[in-house]
Order: sequence, then structure tokens, then C-alpha cells
Amino acid sequence: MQQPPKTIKLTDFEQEVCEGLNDFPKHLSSKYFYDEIGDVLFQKIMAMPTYYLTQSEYDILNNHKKEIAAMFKSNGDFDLIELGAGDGKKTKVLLQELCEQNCEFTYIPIDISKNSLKKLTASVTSELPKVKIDGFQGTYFEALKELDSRNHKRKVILFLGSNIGNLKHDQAIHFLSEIRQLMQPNDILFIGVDQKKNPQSILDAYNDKEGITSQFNKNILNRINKELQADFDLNKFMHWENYDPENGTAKSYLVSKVEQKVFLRKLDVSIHFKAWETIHTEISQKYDDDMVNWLGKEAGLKIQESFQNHSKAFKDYVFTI
Ligand code: AVJ
Repeated sequence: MQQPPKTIKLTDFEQEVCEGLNDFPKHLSSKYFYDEIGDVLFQKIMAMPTYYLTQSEYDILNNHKKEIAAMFKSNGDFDLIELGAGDGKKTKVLLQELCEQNCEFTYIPIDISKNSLKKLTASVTSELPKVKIDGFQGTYFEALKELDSRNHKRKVILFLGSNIGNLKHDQAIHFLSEIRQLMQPNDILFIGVDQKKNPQSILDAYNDKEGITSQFNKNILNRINKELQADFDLNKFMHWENYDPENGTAKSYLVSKVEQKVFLRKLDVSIHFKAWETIHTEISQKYDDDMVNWLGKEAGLKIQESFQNHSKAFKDYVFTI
């Protein structure tokens, strides 16, 4: 195994890429999908009919906005905190309804990307001028801790889109427990969770014929090429999706079609691939009520209510402490 010279101070990205590609089996973290190109590709994925998640959750929010908004405001003023806000298309349905019900709230989207926060703030300000928006750039926990120290407003925390699916069970429990620590009795955690369903629909969602998901998955190699001056040939890798209906875990891989060597010039590291060797890049966990109940219990959270779309493909759960 090759390590870069000790004198170089590595960024988290460099460190994790180096470790992941030297590990066996190889892996890279899906959190690095989202550079500027990755953001655009994910927007395209969300617009594909086969990627049913986005439309399903949109329908839930749209069909139940009255009840949801009424529930959010039932205990008075609050901060509406959104983890990983993205383009806010789904959230705007709720923002509009909250305005119509004359709610007193501040919308605080949290995102790691300065650029997407700027765009979101501009679009909310122009489309929904009544909404007070005060975005926070940083990781979820930096932001939540900072908000906790700033004020003691009641919190309604949104975590939409089944982003929790990128976490393994122990990571999801850890994540939920951390949020639980920052919640008071009247606070709400509202989470979107993709459900177990016909395994073919799940494979189709992550393996579209147009190859957009493949581009999205391979973009992590492009990013390594750009940022670590590497020479991955994307044509020598294929996107592979696997779904295990027993445990509900969808996994994405990049498979090396040939034996090859890749050089990461910035780190002075070269990586060897056997023919058909894999890089595991993402998990997209699917759940049912029992699993969500269990996660909540492990983290000290209770399900108060849940909302589903007509096809039952997707659910939003309301948790309290
Ligand atoms: C943004 C994590 C919810 O896992 O469904 C879409 C990302 N990956 N297609 C998901 C994704 C491949 C997505 N999440």
C-alpha cells in the first residue's frame, strides 16, 4: 500500500480518497458526489420519472400541507431548520402554506455548499417574500450547535428526500441521537424515508436507461481527476447497482472493466485495479415502519405520526423526544 509523503497536509477529501482506494474492498464516500457537476446531475436524477422518490415526497407535502403546517405551529413560534436544503422545491410547498396560515417562523436552511444556499435564498426571497430566511453554511452539527447556543426558539427540523438512506444503521442511529440531544419536548423532527417496495422499481430508480445515475456515480472519479490530478479513464469503469430485498439495502458500485493502474499526481499515489474489482460508492437504504421504529427507539425518539403518498412508495415521519 502506498501513502503520500508525510510532509503534505491532507484535506479530508484527500485523506478519505487515499484510504478508501487503498482499502480492500475499495470504497469512496457518496458525500463527495456533490460538486458543481454532481449537483446538476442530481437535479437531473430528481426530474426522472424512474427516480420516484422526489415526486412521491412532493405529493405527500402537497396533499398534507394543511395538517403538516398546523402541526408545526401548534405550539407557537418556531425556527424551521432544514438539513441539506438543496433547491428547496419541496420545502417551498410548506413555506407557502405556513405563510398562508400566518405562522411566525424563520426558515433556516443548512447546507455545506455556499453556492446552493445563495441560490436558495435568492429564490425563496423572490417567490415567497413574506418568509424570513436566514441560511447557515456548514455541516449539520456545526449549524445545530451554533443555533442551539444562539437562541432557544422551538425547533422544527426537516430532513427530507431520504438522505438518511446514505447512512448505515449504526451511523443513522448516531446521527439521530445527536439531533435528539438538541431537541426539547415540543420540538419536531420531520424525516423523509424511502420505503421497501417492488425490488425492480428500486433497481430502475438507481439504474436509469439514459445513464444519468451512471454519470452521477462516475462523477466522483472525475472529481478525483480534477482535484487530485488523477488519470481515471471513466470508460474503463461501469456503474453497477444492487438491491437486496431482504435487508432493504441498495448499493452502488463502480466496477473496473480491465486490470489498470491509476495515478493520483497530487498525492503521488498509484492505485492498482484487478479486472472486475469494485469500488463501493453509495448505500441508499430502504425501510419499513418496523425498521424506522427501531431506529427511533435506539436514538431515543418516538414516531408521533406519519404521512405517505398514494402508492406508499415513500413516507414522512414526525419524531419527538
Ligand atoms: C440524495 C441520498 C437521497 O440515495 O436516493 C440518487 C442520492 N444516488 N441516485 C439516494 C442518489 C443515486 C439519493 N439521496
